[in-house]
Formats: sequence, structure tokens, C-alpha cells
Amino acid sequence: MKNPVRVAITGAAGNIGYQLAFRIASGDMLGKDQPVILQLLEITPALDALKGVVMELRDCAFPLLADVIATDDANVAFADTDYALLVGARPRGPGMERKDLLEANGAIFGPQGKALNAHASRDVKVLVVGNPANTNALIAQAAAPDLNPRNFTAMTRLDHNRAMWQLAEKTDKHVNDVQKMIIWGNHSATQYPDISQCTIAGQAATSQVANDWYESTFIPDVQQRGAAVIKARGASSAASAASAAIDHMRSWALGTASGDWVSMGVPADGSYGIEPGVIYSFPCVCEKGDYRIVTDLPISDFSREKMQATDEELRQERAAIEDLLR
Ligand code: NAX
Repeated sequence: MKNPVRVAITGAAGNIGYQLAFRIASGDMLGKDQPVILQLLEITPALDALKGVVMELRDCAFPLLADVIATDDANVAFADTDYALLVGARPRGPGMERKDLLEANGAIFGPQGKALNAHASRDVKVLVVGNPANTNALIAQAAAPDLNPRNFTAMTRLDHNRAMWQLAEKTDKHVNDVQKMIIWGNHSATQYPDISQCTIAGQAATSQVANDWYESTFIPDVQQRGAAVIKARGASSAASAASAAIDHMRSWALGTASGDWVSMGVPADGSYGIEPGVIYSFPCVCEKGDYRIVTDLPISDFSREKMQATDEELRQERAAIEDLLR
């Protein structure tokens, strides 16, 4: 058996955290031969609820769960951590402006970045799930100058998975048949789900669906899927969000399937004209615990416009919290 690795989850008593912890402990994220030590972070008022989560984790008698730590101290939660899933965030309250929301989250992700910087493994892989995920990841990254900036990522895998399913359903195929989906940009309603490179059972997706459906139904449905789930369930996506977080980390740690890629919010490096300074979702291939942006894909005028619109939104989010990046 391998040595255990440390996996930190923030907001561990919340809806997503409650799904995540159990699936990670059962080996879904890092494999059935990789023991884990879970390091669970919550705010002080939620520690009782977190205690209940710990009790249930123990009651599962998971063979791969080497230990569980529950704390309200980020310095403890991130000590030597190899993976950090930053889920806990401040939701938008009534009457809250976007700038207030960004700043309130800055007050969470800045200190957490600092704690990661001080205590985490030097190779820690960080995934920000808590919204606004891309900009929260940027804030955490800026607060962790001693860590590799590439290791701060944001989750758009749920959008990627949602898009794959929509396409499979429309063409009466299985989701396994869909490859090379792309989500560009921000995890928000400006994200751009792009099927121009997609294949379904080996054939170009664009030849299997009408362009009108793609532009008028598919793109808005993927962009608005989160809201549709809230309307149906009366609560936001939780199990699917946790599943996507696990997919993101598993791809990053263990690699992507040959001939395919995944969407990850990663620091922009100038690829496709998206200048550094934002965490932007790109198609990425992962290998040996690292990722690289897939470059040189052809970009149509239609795509270019949508990629720029979501970039513009990210720059505006950045401008609203610029003082936190210094
Ligand atoms: P919940 O409100 O159920 O849980 C959040 C938990 O975080 C709470 O238990 C809270 O006590 C804790 N928390 C708050 N501040 C904290 C801090 N400073 N340190 C540690 N814990 C803290 O929300 P949930 O449904 O689990 O959603 C969590 C976040 O995921 C939200 O920001 C949500 O918007 C975001 N999502 C992101 C998605 C994505 O694709 N990137 C999709 C799903 C989800 O909407």
C-alpha cells in the first residue's frame, strides 16, 4: 500500500463537502490503492456539524481512510497538504453587489492562500470550487507567492460534464462517446461551451447537430444549468459539483484519457490571446501530475467574440479586487 496523502477540504460540512469527503475517502479521486488523510476545515459555528461528518466518515470504515482531522484553523487544515479543495465560500446575500461579494470572498481566499503558502506541501494542487471560483483562485494564488502559481486552478469541470451530457442526449449517444468538449473562460453565465473540436462517436459534433440548436439552445442551457438545478431541486448542485471536483483532481493527478482533454480554470499564459492575470478555463491535457493548455486550435470569429466576452468579465472581477492582489 502507498503512503497516505493529505487532502484538505474547506466548507467540509456544507452540501458539496458532505459529498466530497466520502467519495475521496472511498478512493474515487486518487485511486483504490491510495490511502488519504482528510483535513477538514469549517468556520467555528459549523464545527458541530463537522463533528457529525467525521463520525459518519469513521462509521463507513473506509479501508483507504488513514485519518481525519477537523478544524476551524486553516493553518492546521493545510499543514503538509498535497491536495486542497477550496469549497467554502461566502454566498451572495440579499442586496449584495458583485463587488461586495468579491471582496467578502477575498477575505476568505486571501488568508487561505497565505495559510497554504506557509504550511502546504510545496507541490500542493489547489482547486477552487467556491464562487466566484476563478477570481477566488486568483486571490489565493496572489497570497501564496512561494508556491507554484500554476498550481492554483478553478473548477469548470462541472460545466464541461454538463455540456457533454447535453450533447450526448441531443444526438442519442452515450456521454462516453463525446470527446474534446471545451469550456472557455469564467465559471459564470459568460462561459463559452465550444463544440467546434468535439467528436461524438468519432464524428464531428458540428455535423450532427444544427447550428441553430447549438447557438440558441445548447450554449444558454449549459450556461444556465446551475440555475435550472436550483429551480428543480430547491438547492444548488451538490453531488454533481462534488463529482466534477473529483474528476478535475483525478485528471490532474492521474492524467487525461489518450486523445481527449478536459476543461480547467488555470492561469492564463497568453494562449489564444488571453493575457496573463486571470484564471481562465482552457482545454487541458494532464500527464504525470501536471497539466498543459492545448494550444493552436483554430478559433472562429464566433468563438473569438465569446472567448473575449468571458475574458472581459474576468478582467472586471479582477479590477474589483485588484488591491487584494498586492
Ligand atoms: P454550502 O453553503 O452548503 O456550504 C459551504 C460551507 O462552507 C458551509 O458549511 C460554510 O460554513 C463553509 N464556509 C464558509 N466560509 C468558510 C471559511 N472561511 N472556511 C471554511 N469553511 C467555510 O454551499 P455548497 O452548496 O457546498 O457550495 C459551496 C460553494 O461552491 C459555493 O460558493 C457555490 O457557489 C460553489 N459552487 C461552485 C460550482 C462550480 O462549478 N465551480 C458549482 C456548484 C456550487 O454552486
